[in-house]
Amino acid sequence: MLLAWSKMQQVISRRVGVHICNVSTSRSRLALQVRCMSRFADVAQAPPDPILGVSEAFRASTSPSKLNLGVGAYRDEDLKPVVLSVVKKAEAKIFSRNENKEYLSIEGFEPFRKATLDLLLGAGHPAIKEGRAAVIQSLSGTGSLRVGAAFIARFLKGSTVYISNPTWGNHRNIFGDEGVKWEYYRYFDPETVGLDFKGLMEDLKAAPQGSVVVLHGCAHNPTGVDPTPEQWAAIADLCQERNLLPFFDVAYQGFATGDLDKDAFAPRLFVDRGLEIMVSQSYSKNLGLYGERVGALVMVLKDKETATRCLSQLKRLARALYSNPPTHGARIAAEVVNDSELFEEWKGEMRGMAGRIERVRGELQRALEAKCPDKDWSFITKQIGMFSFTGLTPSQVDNMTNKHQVYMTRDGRISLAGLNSAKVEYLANAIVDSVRNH
Ligand code: KET
Repeated sequence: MLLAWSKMQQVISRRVGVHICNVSTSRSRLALQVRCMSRFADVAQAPPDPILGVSEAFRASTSPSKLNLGVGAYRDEDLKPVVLSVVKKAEAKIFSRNENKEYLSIEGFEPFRKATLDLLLGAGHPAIKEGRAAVIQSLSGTGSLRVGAAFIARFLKGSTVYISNPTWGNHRNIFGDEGVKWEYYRYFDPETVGLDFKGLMEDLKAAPQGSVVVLHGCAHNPTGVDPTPEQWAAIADLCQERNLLPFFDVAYQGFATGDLDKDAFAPRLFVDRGLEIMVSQSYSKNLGLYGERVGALVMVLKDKETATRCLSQLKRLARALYSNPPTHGARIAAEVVNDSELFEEWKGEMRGMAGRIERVRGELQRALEAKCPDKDWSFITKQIGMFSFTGLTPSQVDNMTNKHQVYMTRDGRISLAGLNSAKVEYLANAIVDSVRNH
């Protein structure tokens, strides 16, 4: 009898979402005392995000010397967020037109879609003229990757996605949450602090035909190590031989070299060799539009007819995910890229951002060489983009944060975009203490 009651309690609890804490019978009436309890009581606490969680911890810190080198977000010499001058000018133009707030079409803002292709492939590229590039404006780089992952899950069923080891941490979540199987390919060699090209080629050669390979278009995150043009050509050959689908994550166009065209070298090379590619593009970093969520998913395909069909399916997926993308950031990006004067000015501002990062890289390297000459610090200026992959271990990172209030990701990555000249000495001292004593 008792056993039966406890079973029934469990069933009722599960069905109605209440926990029965005391059951008694009295004469003819059954009195149930129930205590309300959330049906989500069993939902476990998720760990903080490895990157954005660092910003949360930074904000919570009251230390005056705290330094946020976690998230890849550009800061000026006063370590303040920057709104580019071209963005302000574009916004002034947009506001003067007094535009409405209607929904965009599912595939996004037409002038933005054009601008995005021009930026990726170069204006007038044959793939654009032939109409074989499908573009859908999406929610910045992350949303574009996610739409791409959904497309892979639906139309390349069973294929494995290969991501570099290491990579931007969210790649695993994006593909994993779509139920897409992912595996690592070797990428970084800690011995040489450079590319493990042999390992990369071996792993991609061993990948099943038809697999997807995620490649960072430029300024690999977190390592700052990119293949050389010759190595890119060999990777393209291999993708052709093994029928692998390259999926470029282009989040730093303009941040590797300060030059938009040079930074688009790899995806353009693959397209010019006749490969079909997928690309996620982000305007978070190069236009500083982080919070506006501006980006696109591009598929460059064999012919126009395939592009039309693929776009129709991308729209179908986006419709159920978020319906249609936001207007404001897309208007800004289109205004800047499609206006030759603003476009030139933007290139100058981008060179300014890339140049400032380049300068603090040099300063940090020199400070470390002076303080700790027995160690080779040359990797700092060899790496490119926003980050330096320092090789600090998780316990050394803990020392950086707990003792020196330097907030950074536990993989040892620091965002040089969050460093200024005034803080170089401070950071170098923290690194040397962590390397020597932990
Ligand atoms: N790809 C890569 C390689 C990348 O580093 C980021 C962002 C994104 C895509 C997506 O950015 P979006 O803002 O969705 O366009 N990286 C930085 C911020 C983040 O983790 O979200 C970072 O690594 O700090």
